[in-house]
Amino acid sequence: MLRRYVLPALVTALTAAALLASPPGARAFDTGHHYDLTREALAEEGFGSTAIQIAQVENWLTDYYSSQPLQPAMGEELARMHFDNLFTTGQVRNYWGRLAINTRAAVQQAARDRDALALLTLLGCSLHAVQDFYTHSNWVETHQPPPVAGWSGFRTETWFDDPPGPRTPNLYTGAYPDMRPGATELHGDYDSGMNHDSYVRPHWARAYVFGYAASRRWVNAVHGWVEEARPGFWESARTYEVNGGDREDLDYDLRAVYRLSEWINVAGGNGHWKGNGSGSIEFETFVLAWTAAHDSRFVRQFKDRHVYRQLTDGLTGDQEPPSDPPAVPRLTFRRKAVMLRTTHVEEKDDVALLEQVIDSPGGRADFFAKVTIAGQTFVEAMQGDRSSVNPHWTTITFVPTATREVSIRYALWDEDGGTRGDDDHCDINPARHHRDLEFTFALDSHRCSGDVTGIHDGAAQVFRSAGRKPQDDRAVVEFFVTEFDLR
Ligand SMILES: [Ca+2]
Ligand SMILES: [Ca+2]
Ligand SMILES: [Ca+2]
Ligand SMILES: [Ca+2]
Repeated sequence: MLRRYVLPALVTALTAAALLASPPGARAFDTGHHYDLTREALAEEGFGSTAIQIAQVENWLTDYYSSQPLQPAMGEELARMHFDNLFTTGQVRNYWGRLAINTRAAVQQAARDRDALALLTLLGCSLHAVQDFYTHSNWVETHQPPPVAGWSGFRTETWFDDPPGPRTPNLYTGAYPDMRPGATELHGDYDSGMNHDSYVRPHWARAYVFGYAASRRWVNAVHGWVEEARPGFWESARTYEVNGGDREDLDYDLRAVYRLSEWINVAGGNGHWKGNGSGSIEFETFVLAWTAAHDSRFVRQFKDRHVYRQLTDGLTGDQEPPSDPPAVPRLTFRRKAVMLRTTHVEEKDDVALLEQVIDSPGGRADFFAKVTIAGQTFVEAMQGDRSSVNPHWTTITFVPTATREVSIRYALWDEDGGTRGDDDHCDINPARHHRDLEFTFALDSHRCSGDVTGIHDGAAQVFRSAGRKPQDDRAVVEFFVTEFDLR
């Protein structure tokens, strides 16, 4: 009996050594932002939750296999999927053209094959590249908000609306991982460089909104291409369902998306879900268990079928596309952005002598928030072992312009796990029996009502709330909520 376990243990140890020596995948919008953008874009196109989850997993695998040392060949190919190392407008144009040509050919083949899973894989994977252009390039810097008094909003034009002309400044993306000839700037990390990868970086919000607008247009274009090849097939991708073992596998893959991003702590990395601060020793245990488990159908789209190759073929930016790229049509979406910004979280200082602290026994809290706006839940980056933190948590969602008010639920949690048991639901509502804050936000007046009242729409007028005895796990939060036009 023993022998059966020796070999797996050895393989596991080797796997661990290779995985733990790998650099943290720092070549994209942080995975939580990709995850949220992919959901928003597909939900607004009417995709069901299973189809969205598959696209989210495939979007993440694009990152995972870009820096996974056990699959170096995949890494080399997938390195092309992040819009890195394009140093001139011409190279950027070549890349976009090739991406559109490759994507149209691939999704039309999937439609002819009636292969909805391949189509969802291609959607998740191609959206990864589309989103990365806006975080890795100087698009944000060359598309500044107009200096108009009283205008507060986000620009939304994409590469396809505003193709560069002779008078346009040079468009380029950052050098990754190191500086090289022709480059203007490094991609960089959380502290430096030109990336806008997470909300710890300058101008992240503007890059994120461009990424949203571009994702919407891209999904709309893919819809058109699929309809050309096989009318009606789009619907089978939107309503794609899995059951039994595949459902369990998808749930495990979704946990891997979150936990591996959240907990990565190798080569100096300290979390990669939405900025840093969430790294954990739990990473090793999780990554070993997940990689040792059988590959799901969703993973096999990458590892066995190499579906992404249809996208990466010739995708270097160095060659002109072999033919005219297909049009990515204009798309009118009347949306506003609602933004909730958390500025401060701390443990409450009224813990009695014999009462347990939030992170009992004896630790400091590991806070994270679950913010639900208009039915979409956003998980904001855990901040490991800090009693008091001014996080970068910025929750942005998109609602139709005619929306008069949105409902918001703010829940604060302490992450535990292992010997500490389940996560603890913190009390941030002074009312007895209520831990969360539930309220509505009116888009015209910015007035909140419910557990939050009044106008709290900027850093100078945050809402502050705290839990109260006799409830346990009491904490304090400060945040504001506002909205922006998209133009
Ligand atoms: Ca706890
Ligand atoms: Ca802790
Ligand atoms: Ca904890
Ligand atoms: Ca309470």
